[in-house]
Amino acid sequence: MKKVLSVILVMCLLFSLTAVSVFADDTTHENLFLEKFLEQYKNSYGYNEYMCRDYYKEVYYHYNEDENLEWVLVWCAYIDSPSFNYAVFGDRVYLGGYSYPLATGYGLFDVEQDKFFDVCDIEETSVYSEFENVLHKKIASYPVGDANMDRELDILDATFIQRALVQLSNFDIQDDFTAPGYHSLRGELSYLSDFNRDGERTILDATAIQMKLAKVENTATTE
Ligand SMILES: [Ca+2]
Ligand SMILES: [Ca+2]
Repeated sequence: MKKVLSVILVMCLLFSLTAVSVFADDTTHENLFLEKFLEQYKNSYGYNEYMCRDYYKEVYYHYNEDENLEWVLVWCAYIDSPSFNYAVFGDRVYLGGYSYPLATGYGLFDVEQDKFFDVCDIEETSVYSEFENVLHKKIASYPVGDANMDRELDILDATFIQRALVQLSNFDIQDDFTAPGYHSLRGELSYLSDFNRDGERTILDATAIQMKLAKVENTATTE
């Protein structure tokens, strides 16, 4: 019994060490790359060294299995414009103003390339493992299809779409990205409620949400 327990303990310890090496804690804020950031952004529109120094913060460090630092998520934002912007990252959408020098406030430092990227300029986010998961934890965003805008995708969204289509409720003004003044910082989407991404908000979106939820439920019960 003792042997079994010690094996379990060792396995737990190994697992936690692996987890720590891949998902580094993000609370240290050492700002290791601040000078590089200032150097790279010094010619950018809206750049202000003093404000950058004040606002710049490294919020997450990603290490590979060999414990080498691969990428860092950074935050630096000031002068938030009140304009309507959206940015699509996978199945989630950021909504908000525009900030400098990083459009949504977030950037990524690629250690190998020794270079910063605005997260809105990264076309292939899958190049950076865990990038979208980490970003979704940090950035306030909505899942595509979140018609009632409570930041969750569930059956209430399908019901909301059905009701809104027969005028029993109203889509939020922010649901419509085709409205004048809206601007995409990254990716294209016509409506937040356009779950099947065909450019329209119709009953097909409600059906697609229901089918997705049923699938998830089905997978959960068969596992
Ligand atoms: Ca919702
Ligand atoms: Ca649709």
